[in-house]
Amino acid sequence: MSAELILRSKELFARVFQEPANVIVCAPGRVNLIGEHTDYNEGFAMPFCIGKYTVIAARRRTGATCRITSAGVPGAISTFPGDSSLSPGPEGDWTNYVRGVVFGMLPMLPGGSCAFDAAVVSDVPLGSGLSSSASLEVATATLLESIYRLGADPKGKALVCQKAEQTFCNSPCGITDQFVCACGEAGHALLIDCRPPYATESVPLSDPRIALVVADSNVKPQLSGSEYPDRVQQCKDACAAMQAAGHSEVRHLRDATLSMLETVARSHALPEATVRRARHGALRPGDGISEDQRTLQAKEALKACDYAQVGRLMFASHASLRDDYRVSSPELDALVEIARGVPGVHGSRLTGGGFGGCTVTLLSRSAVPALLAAFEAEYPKRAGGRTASVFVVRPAAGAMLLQQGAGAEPLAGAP
Ligand code: GAF
Repeated sequence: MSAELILRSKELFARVFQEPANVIVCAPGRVNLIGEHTDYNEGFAMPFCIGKYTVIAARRRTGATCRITSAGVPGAISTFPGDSSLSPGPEGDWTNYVRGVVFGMLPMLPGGSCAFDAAVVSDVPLGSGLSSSASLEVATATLLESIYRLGADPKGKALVCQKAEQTFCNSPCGITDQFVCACGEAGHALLIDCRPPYATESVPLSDPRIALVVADSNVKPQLSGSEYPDRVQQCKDACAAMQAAGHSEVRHLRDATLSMLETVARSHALPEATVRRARHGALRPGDGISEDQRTLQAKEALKACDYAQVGRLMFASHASLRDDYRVSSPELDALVEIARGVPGVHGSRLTGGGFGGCTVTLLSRSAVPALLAAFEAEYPKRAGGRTASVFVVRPAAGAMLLQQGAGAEPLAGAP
């Protein structure tokens, strides 16, 4: 967490609202190490928070009006009601992430309403598949939790934020991003069982011998475009077909085996494309490997510090996302193949929803300079002159209250 970011949030607040903020909260962006497009199938994901944050400086108000400004939209103040008359703003409006969370938290607030002034700054790359939106949502929920002194409930907060994105931002997202932004722990990845009640396990990921590198393809992904909802629908269609074929226990792909899927495929009840999508997500073991199994195996390998095995699973995950799930892009494939050619790289894969965005690479720390050089030299050749934005990440802490009090003083233990 950069001290400069906190300072910028306070300065922005003071400039726009002409008085000091008295609460500072933050929530991070994330990278998913493995377990992609599994969350809405009630499977497993293993993300971690990155040390890039959305920071909100704020002050509670009386009444029921919220005012918010962002460094990303200089000079603009958005105003919306902090009560049940609240509705989404125009499609694509960034405040919808905030509005949705406020709306979802109203039942928890005294009198069912809220009022605040808030200033947002962020160093999470926007719209790059690193969960800038989940980070804004979870920071907003953390703000309300702090100024109304609600008990801390990271999982409940994540669920409110997921619903906010689904209902106010028109994105049928799963739970991974909001969950890790709210519950992530420094130095750890978070294995999430995306089936209620959402069991989690923190998995150590701070071995000094390894490094994690994120490469942004600089092609923007679009979660609310048609491809992501199409994948969600195809998974549902596959479950419905398996149910119709007598497998009534298949409520989600998590409940399906590959042989059930093959049986349904042979009866031609499903289009070939749907079968391939579902193959990525079917879980129950015994007859093949799927993304959920890779994720569970990667967790065990990580605990055993078997990075070569984690890496193999990451490459396999990428291949499945590219060939069966079809959410990769030529640029993401190029980044993964460039990484594969660098000695010391254990594994690499696209991370997040796909269709652009970023890759994550696990490698020996000593191999970082060679990887950075390879991305710089090779990516433009394979991506029509485009350059990648590349940075080393370390698993960081999830959302937190940073400062509170008259002049927003740092809290004990906060960065
Ligand atoms: C996006 C979604 F928001 C997540 O819920 C998840 O489905 C991910 O894509 C793919 O794993 O980040």
